[in-house]
Amino acid sequence: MVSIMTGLRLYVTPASPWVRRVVVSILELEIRDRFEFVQTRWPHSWATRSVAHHSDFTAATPVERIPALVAGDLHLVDSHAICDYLNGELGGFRLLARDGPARWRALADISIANAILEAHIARRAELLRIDGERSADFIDKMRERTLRCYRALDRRAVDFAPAFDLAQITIAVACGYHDWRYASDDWRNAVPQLADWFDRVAQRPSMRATQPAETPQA
Ligand SMILES: N[C@@H](CCC(=O)N[C@@H](CS)C(=O)NCC(=O)O)C(=O)O
Repeated sequence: MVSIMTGLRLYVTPASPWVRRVVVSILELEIRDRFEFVQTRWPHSWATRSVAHHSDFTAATPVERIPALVAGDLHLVDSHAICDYLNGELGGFRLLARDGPARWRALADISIANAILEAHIARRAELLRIDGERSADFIDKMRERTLRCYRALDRRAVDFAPAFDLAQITIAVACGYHDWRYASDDWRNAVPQLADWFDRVAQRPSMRATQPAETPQA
């Protein structure tokens, strides 16, 4: 087991929804003071090319994506593993049930929300391609996937647990990224229950403190 006294270093950017789900989880668990956040920089060419990073980031994660967490000699290099660690090691399973039906219900929603985040980022990477390389069909496919996923979550929104758990955090981060990057999609009209729920949880201090912003490029 990794000691919770070990310094915890989290590599971040303000634009990444994957980072945001981790940081919102940290704020909800009220364990911010245990972490050092390290900003990373990404030129827009990240979408198609390797980026020259500081050696400490490369040492932290061979994947060279954010978020990445260094906890002593333990390196966790995606948000799923990091959220698991926060929940189990530092959070007393307050964000996701340890086992049983509540766990599987939450994971069902989390898997849909994660697919939305994947589609958001794949679309962003496609939009950053140079003219002539960009595929309008692929961008449409990603948009259509997100809207299908929202409709599934809209049917679930009335049954969301009272607690702002990892499932709700991930869904809220997906909605927030959509508003920020793709506002002209008007996803809210298609899913009014989900939109109402999002407008409420977006006022939580953890969400207000983590509004997305452009990543430093250099
Ligand atoms: N499944 C990963 C996805 C992480 C991810 O795609 N992060 C993006 C930023 S939103 C990234 O670092 N992209 C840089 C790259 O792909 O080179 C997770 O859950 O952390």
